[in-house]
Amino acid sequence: MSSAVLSIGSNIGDRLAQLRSAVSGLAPYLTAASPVFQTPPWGPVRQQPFLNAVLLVSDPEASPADWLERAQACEQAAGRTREQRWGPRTLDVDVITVDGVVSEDPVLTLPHPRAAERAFVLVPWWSVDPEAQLPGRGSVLELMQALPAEEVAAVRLLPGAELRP
Ligand code: A4P
Ligand code: MG
Repeated sequence: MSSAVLSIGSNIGDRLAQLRSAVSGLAPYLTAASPVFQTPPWGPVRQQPFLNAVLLVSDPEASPADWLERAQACEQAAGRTREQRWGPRTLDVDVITVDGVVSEDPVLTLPHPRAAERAFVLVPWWSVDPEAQLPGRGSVLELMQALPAEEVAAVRLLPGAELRP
C-alpha cells in the first residue's frame, strides 16, 4: 500500500479551478481532500495570496517516484511554467509524505523538507486528518502549535469552496 499526502497551491489565474483540476487529475487515487484555505505568500517573493489545500491519495501500486510524476503531470496540465523559485504559479503540487519514507534525494526529498515550517501545509493537513504525523518530526498538531500563532491564524478557511466534485 502506498499512501501519500500532497499539498496543492495556486496564486495566479482562476485559483480554485486550478486546485480542482488537480483533484480531477488525481481522482482515481483520492481518499480525502481538505477544505480550501486562503494563505499569505510564504517566502521571500512578494506575490498575491495563495489558495492551498491538502489531498490524501492512495494506490497500492504506486512508488514515491510515481507520486512525484503524477504531481508534476497535474502542474503541467494547469500550464505551470518554472520561472522563479518560490514565485507565483498556476498550480504547485508538492509531495509532503509517502507512507513513512525518509529520503534526502534532491529529486524527491521526503518528507518535504519545509513542510514542518509551513502553516499553509500543516493547517489544511490537520483539518483533513487530525491524527496526522510528519515522519521523523512528530504530530502535525504539535508542529502547528509550535508555529507563530499569527502565521496559523492567517491561514483562513475559504467558505463554500468544496474541492470534491
Ligand atoms: N522535489 C524534491 N522533493 C520534492 C517533493 N517532496 N515534492 C524537487 C515536490 N518536488 C520535490 O520544485 C523543484 C524540484 O523539487 C522539482 O523538480 C522536484 O524534483 P518545483 O516545483 O519545480 O519548484 P518550486 O515549487 O518553485 O520550488 P519549491 O522549492 O518546490 O517551492 P515550494 O517549496 O513549492 O514553494 N506560499 C503560500 N502561502 N502557499 C504556497 O503554496 N508555495 C511556494 C512554493 C512559495 N510560497 C507559498 C506557496
Ligand atoms: Mg513545488
